[in-house]
Order: sequence, then C-alpha cells, then structure tokens
Amino acid sequence: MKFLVSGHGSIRNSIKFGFQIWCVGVTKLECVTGEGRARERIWLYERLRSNDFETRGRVASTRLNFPFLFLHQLYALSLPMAGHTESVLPLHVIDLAENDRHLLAQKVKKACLEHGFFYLINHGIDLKLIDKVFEQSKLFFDLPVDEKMRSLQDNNYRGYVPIGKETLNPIESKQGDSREAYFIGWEMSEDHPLALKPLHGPNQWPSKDLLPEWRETLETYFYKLLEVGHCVASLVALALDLEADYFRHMFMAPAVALRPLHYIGEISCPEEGRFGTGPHGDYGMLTFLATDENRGLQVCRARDGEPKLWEDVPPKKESFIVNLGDMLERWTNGLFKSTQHRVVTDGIDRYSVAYFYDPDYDTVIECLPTCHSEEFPPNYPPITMGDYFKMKFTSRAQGSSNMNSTPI
Ligand SMILES: O=C(O)CCC(=O)C(=O)O
Repeated sequence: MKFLVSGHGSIRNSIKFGFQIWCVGVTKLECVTGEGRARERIWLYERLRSNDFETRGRVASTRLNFPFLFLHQLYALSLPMAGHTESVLPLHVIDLAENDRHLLAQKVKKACLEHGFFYLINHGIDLKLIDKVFEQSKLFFDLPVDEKMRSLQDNNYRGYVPIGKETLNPIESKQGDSREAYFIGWEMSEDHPLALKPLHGPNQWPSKDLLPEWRETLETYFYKLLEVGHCVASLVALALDLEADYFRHMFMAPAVALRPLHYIGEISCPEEGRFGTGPHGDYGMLTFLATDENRGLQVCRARDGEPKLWEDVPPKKESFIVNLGDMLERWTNGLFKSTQHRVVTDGIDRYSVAYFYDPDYDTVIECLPTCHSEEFPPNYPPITMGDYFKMKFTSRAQGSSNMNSTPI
C-alpha cells in the first residue's frame, strides 16, 4: 500500500490536500526529496516500507475515524518528527520495593549524578487512581473554553492556564507553549495566616455540577504523591550522607503543586521555536511526572553543549519520571544537576501530570552541610524558597535564563 505525502505549508493546506487524497483514495506514497522536509518524508517512507506497525497502526486507526485527522496525522508524521531524535536516554530505575534503603540511596545518587532524571517504580500509588486522574484531567480540558476560563489562574498561580499562556523558555520560544494546564497547590483557607504569603491560599476548583469527582480525585492524588515525595526526599538525604529525615521538617505547609497538562496536538518545531514545553530546568526540588503513552519529553544532559543533544525519555508504564530541580542543584552546591528538558509534540494530543515537590515558603536554601568543604566553598548565598521562586519568576518574565545564575 502506498500513500501520497505532501507536507508543505500549513496544516490547513495539508488537510485540504490530504482530504483530496482521501476522497480520491490515492494510495501512493511519494517520497519527495530535495526540499526542507525531505529527511522526514524519507523517515515516514522507511517506516511504512519496513512495515512499522506503530506507524501503520496510527495511520490506519485514525483513517477509520475521520479523514481530517488522518491527514493531519499523516502530515505530522511527515514533519521533522517534531524534533524527536533517534536516541533514547536509558534512565536508571529506582524501585521503591527494594528493602535495602542504603543500597537504594546509592542508586539514587548515581542517577542524580549521571542524569538528574530517573524512573520510579513500585511507588505505591494505585494505578487505578492514576488512571482516574488522567480521566478527570481530560474531562476538564474537554470543557468549553468559557467554562475553563471560570477558574482562570489567580495571583497565587492556582487555576487554569490557557493554551499558549505560558512560555517556559522566552529566549528560545517564538510562541507560547502549545499546552494548557491547571495548577493546584496546598489547600488553605483565605483567613489562614499563611494565606498572606505569595503562592498560598485556597485552590480553584471546577464546578462540582460539571465535574463531580474532580476535586476529590485530584486531592487524593495530591496527598498520596506528597508521601511518595517524602520517601524519595529521604533517599536523596541518604544519598547526600544526611539523616534520612533531614528535609522532613521543611514540608509542613509546603509549596507543592500538582499540574495536569494537556498538549493540544500541535506539531512542535524546535528549529522554529515551537514547543509543547520550551527547554527549561524545573525551579524546585523534585518533580514527579506521570504521562500517557505518548512520547514527547526530551532531556539535554550537557546544558552548555553546542549543538545541544536532546534525548528522548519515553513513557514507562506504571512508573513516574522523577527529575531534580534548580533548587536542589543550588542546595547541593552544583553536585546534583537540574537537567534541562522540553516537550516536543507531533500532532497528537498528549496528557501528563506533573507534581512539584517543593518545601515551605520560608525554608532557607543554603548549601547542605555535606556539600561544601574548604576546597569547595558554597557557590551560592542562602536564600529562602519564596525569594528563590520570586527570582525565578522575575527572570522568566524579563525573558532571561532561569538557571542558577547568581553565584556568590
Ligand atoms: O509534560 C511533560 O512531559 C513535562 C512537563 C514539564 O517539564 C513542566 O511542566 O515543567
């Protein structure tokens, strides 16, 4: 079977062109070479020729549904694979079912030193709950825009973040990130003394009439993940030769945040500054990411390397992808790296749920006692978590880099 692939200009053109193909039932693939996207067409051609099941499956299954989508996806497949690379980063796997905590801590240390990312398995969260979180998240993002806008993000960053509103990397991105999000923090009544601080206060919740199970599902997940966060933080502490509970008292009313995300099925093109999520390092301590089965996450291990090498981190069933944030890099005097990452999407809707495990607002982030010596003095002055985040948000708003850029 052959398909004809055109891929020039806009999606609209390709849909129009593709629709004609659909109507006349053309079944011929012509691999057009010699122009900008030749490499990608060859990729598609090779995949179809070699009977690549996934590619065929995706094309075929969409074809049954709706011709527009069929062509949209075919077009997507003809693009620069939305920046996907052939290389997959084989991350370490941390298994929380492992009994020997000290051995596990050594594995965490290796993962933190080598990649700043790892898969976490046997984390103890019921997979049915995770499925339900994705189901509820999709229900919210499927609501009409007007309905979603009723819980528009407030001054504490809580609530709905519309498509393209955020740009995680204002330097490299030419447009807002092609995703929408919802931000949920530590629930706190308006009259709580801490609610006067930035980022603190009540959450926004979608209408119970529309989504009766939303709040309960997301809150249950939020607090279960907090326990997983404490567990991994204790392994990080052991990995740094600190007491297992070293970080625990810093999480009394923490600035943790749950963020369901929906990538809207656009086609990323890193060369043209179009991303699902622009290249960035997370601001905080640890991030726990659950994704659907669609790939998109990529990491760049050598932050200053030129050209940058981006490696795919594919989803792994029943696991979280955990990464270290800039704050932990600062805390450890640069020992543990906050690895740059981004999301590139290839025309298919993608859902993920990120959980940012960050300490109390007034926690002082000061070089950890085991991370400096006479030979290696602290690189950064102490700063509170709140001020650190303010600095990060300000530098992003001013369009500058958001890594740890203020050494002593
Ligand atoms: O959706 C993903 O896979 C990653 C999201 C992310 O990196 C972020 O929101 O900081």
